Amino acid sequence: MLIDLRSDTVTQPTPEMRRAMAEAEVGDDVFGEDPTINRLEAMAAERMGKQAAIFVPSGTMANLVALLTHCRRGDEMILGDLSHTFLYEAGGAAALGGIHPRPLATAADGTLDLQAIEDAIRPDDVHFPITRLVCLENTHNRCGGAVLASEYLGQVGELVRRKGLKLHIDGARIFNAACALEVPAHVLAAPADSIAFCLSKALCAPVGSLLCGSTEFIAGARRIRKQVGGGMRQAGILAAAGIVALETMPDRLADDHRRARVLAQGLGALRGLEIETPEPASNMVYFRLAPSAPLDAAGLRERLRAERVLIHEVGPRRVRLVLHYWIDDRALEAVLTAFARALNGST
Ligand code: TLP
Repeated sequence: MLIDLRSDTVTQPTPEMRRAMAEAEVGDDVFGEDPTINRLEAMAAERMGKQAAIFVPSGTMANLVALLTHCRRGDEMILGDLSHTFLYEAGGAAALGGIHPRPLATAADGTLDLQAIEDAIRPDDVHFPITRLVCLENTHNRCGGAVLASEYLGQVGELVRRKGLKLHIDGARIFNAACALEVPAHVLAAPADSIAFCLSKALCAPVGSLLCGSTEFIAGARRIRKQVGGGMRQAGILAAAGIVALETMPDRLADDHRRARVLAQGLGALRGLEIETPEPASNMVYFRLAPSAPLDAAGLRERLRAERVLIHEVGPRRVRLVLHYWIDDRALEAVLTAFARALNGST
């Protein structure tokens, strides 16, 4: 069997999800008639402490729909220069919404400096775009799965309200953040006007994300989702797996976080690896191959593939590993053995 550490997006649905999908009651969701989607949206809104939610096919679309709903063409959004939205969403907000990105330096812990946010807000002057929105990411993917604390989120929330802006959280892995902080997810969502979260990452469902916010905001988002071609029909078949994901997965994420710590510790003992996240905050481990290491990330990837372990390089000598439902303690042990072999040619 392959052990796939490339991402938590690789997770296969569980047998319980497949059963729920086969038996799902469905209808035309563009008419609002899919009972399973309606149930999932109500559950999502409740979990995030928001009035309403909308089901979309991907995390990228959840963020895009949020940004297009908050901003008009020519408006500016403040976001981190290492955020998924800035780096990996194909510039959708600019391409499709004419939204001007204002990237700020992302701190190693995934936060944006409060003063830097305040300084980036444009004064009212015809020369400038209108600052409309601040975006945060929790957990922060490129910052090693860093967790943004609720105090910090509250401070950003207070700042955006004082300045008459809106706050969107890309909470693709918000349940990992909630688990790490031992707080309900709605506490982390509270300062945000909108939050997106994914079913198809750590929660193991095959497809889907939810965007949550006020009733009025989600009504606007429904029109934008249609514009970008995200209105689905009998997609309750997907939502059914999402309901199982929401009901069964958040409570087990601590296992992934524990295994990430074990993995970081085990890899740290191997020569040639510099662990960026010796104490992973959530389900990710990032490391670099030291200059002394006998191979680069692509070379390591190929050697590990021969051991039936899949990894994903995020730079020539930088690798991200992600723990998830399908990596149990036995698989973890096998991973450590495979790394030792790949790096030292021995076990
Ligand atoms: N992230 C993927 C890759 O695109 C990098 C991964 O393997 O981690 N927000 C965050 C924080 C994400 O990590 C991702 C996916 C998304 C949004 C987009 O979700 P999808 O892939 O469903 O569009």
